[in-house]
Amino acid sequence: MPKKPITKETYLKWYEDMLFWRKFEDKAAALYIQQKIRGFLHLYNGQEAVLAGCLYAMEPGDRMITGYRNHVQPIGMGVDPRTVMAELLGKKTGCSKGNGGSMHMFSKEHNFFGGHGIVGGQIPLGAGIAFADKYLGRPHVTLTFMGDGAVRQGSLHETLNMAMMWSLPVVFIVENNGYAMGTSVERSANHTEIWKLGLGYEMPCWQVNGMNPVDVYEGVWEAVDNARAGKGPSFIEIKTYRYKGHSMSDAQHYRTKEEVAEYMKIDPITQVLNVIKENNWATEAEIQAIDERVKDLVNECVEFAEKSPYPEPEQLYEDVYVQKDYPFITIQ
Ligand SMILES: Cc1ncc(C[n+]2csc(CCOP(=O)(O)OP(=O)(O)O)c2C)c(N)n1
Ligand SMILES: [Mg+2]
Repeated sequence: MPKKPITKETYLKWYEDMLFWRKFEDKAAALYIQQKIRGFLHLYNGQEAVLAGCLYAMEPGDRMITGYRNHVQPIGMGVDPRTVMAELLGKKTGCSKGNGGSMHMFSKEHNFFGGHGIVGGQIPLGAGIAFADKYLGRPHVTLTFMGDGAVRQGSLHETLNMAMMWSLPVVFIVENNGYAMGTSVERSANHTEIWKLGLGYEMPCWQVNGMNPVDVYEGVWEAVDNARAGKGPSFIEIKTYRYKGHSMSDAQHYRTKEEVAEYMKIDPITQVLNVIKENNWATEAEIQAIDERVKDLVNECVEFAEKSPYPEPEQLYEDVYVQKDYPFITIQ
């Protein structure tokens, strides 16, 4: 696939999408404090450019899989955001029927394969999805996301080896936000250049700036294109930053307010908005209209989620074992 031009429309879509993701997460945080969302809640604030740039590099039918910081990715893949909010509230109308909660969003229909609470658990699964596509001759690429903490799991190394052996159509993307819960990258390994882990497997690998969607798109496109062309996997470290705590119950003693403020100066949404303003691609009134649309849609999501019923207790026994439409198995 040829590279897509980055136009006024791209920027306006990025602005609206990223702002929506940010406000969606802010609202989720508020609902958590009100105890309407229970359990864990890992927010994506600050990392939005990674998702925006990657989505732009994907084609319809491509797949995505990630860890537990996974509320806005399914929305980017086309899942109705109201059903994501409903999932956060544990409602029957949620995209995982209320069975998953915050860490386990899922939509087979939109090629979003979770939503995984076990750090690194999604890495071999991502390669497995890519294996299925290659085996069945389907032209899709799987983007497999993980955090900087997940790369210290053994499963990464087994997966990189097999993905190279079988030349799988998968792109491994490390969202390096500097910390695994409260443990900085510097504290967990003797080397901090995560992209170099690919070298041990002779896998194409490099590092990308994750605070700007253009840089992300430019840095990911080739990997997606290579995977689709049968040239095998790539391993990309995207340097990003999360503004909120690891999850809601994080006192953040491991970093300073000044450090967070430094990254806010290069906030990805502000960067996108600045380009729109510099080029006069939207008037103040048009920007305000986007902000209003975003606010209204977030409110609509909350209203839908709050009005939805909880699942019936009987639902506990569904979806436990293989069923007829299980994604990778055809039962004759
Ligand atoms: C196998 C496993 N070990 C430990 C945990 C507890 N845990 C949850 S998140 C996390 C940190 C992971 O950090 P990172 O991969 O950098 O992702 P981020 O939260 O920064 O997005 C840990 C250790 C877990 N969920 N699974
Ligand atoms: Mg991290």
